Amino acid sequence: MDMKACGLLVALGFVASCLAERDCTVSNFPVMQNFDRYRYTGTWYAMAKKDPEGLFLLDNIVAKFTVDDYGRMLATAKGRVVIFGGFQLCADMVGIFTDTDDPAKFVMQYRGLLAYLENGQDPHWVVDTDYDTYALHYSCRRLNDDGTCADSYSFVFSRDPNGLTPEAQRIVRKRQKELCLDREYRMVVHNGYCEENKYE
Ligand code: DAO
Repeated sequence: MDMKACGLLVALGFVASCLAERDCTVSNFPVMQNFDRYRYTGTWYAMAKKDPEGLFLLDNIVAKFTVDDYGRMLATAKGRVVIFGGFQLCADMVGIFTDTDDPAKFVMQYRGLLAYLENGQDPHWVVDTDYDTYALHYSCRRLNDDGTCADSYSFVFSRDPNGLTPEAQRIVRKRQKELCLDREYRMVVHNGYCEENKYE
């Protein structure tokens, strides 16, 4: 066998082994170990987003997490949305989280403070966080028959509105690959559109 053919076989073997190792079964996705909801409280700025079908929050997305007296996790979120007729506004959303057996996996009930905004219920998984700089969220709205996700969304959050450190970006990229969502994210712009309604 000549060198070229040999090189091609090695490359094909490498691609095949990468594909074989990739497990996109949602129930096998690793999530944050020993998630601590109290350390997660406070403000998180969305830096990047993988959109679901029929996307809703566009940009200027800021979420604020709290824990109430009963230990229940709650969140409020703002973000620019475009509603019927192409009218744009800054949506105020609230989320209430129901616990599951896994401390990093919740069911989120959400609604807009205005009647015509979206409402619904989604899984809400904290895939990874160091609590102080970055967090990666994941939600699969609909499963395929083989257990992979048919419709998901995911936020990359930062404590710092100016962005993540290169080290945090490296960790987040690795986790995004584990969710089978590498290169599916878009940057979330923060240009002050929702500033006038800031939380603090
Ligand atoms: O933006 O396309 C989308 C889907 C997101 C809808 C859920 C918004 C609810 C926000 C409340 C909690 C914040 C993490």
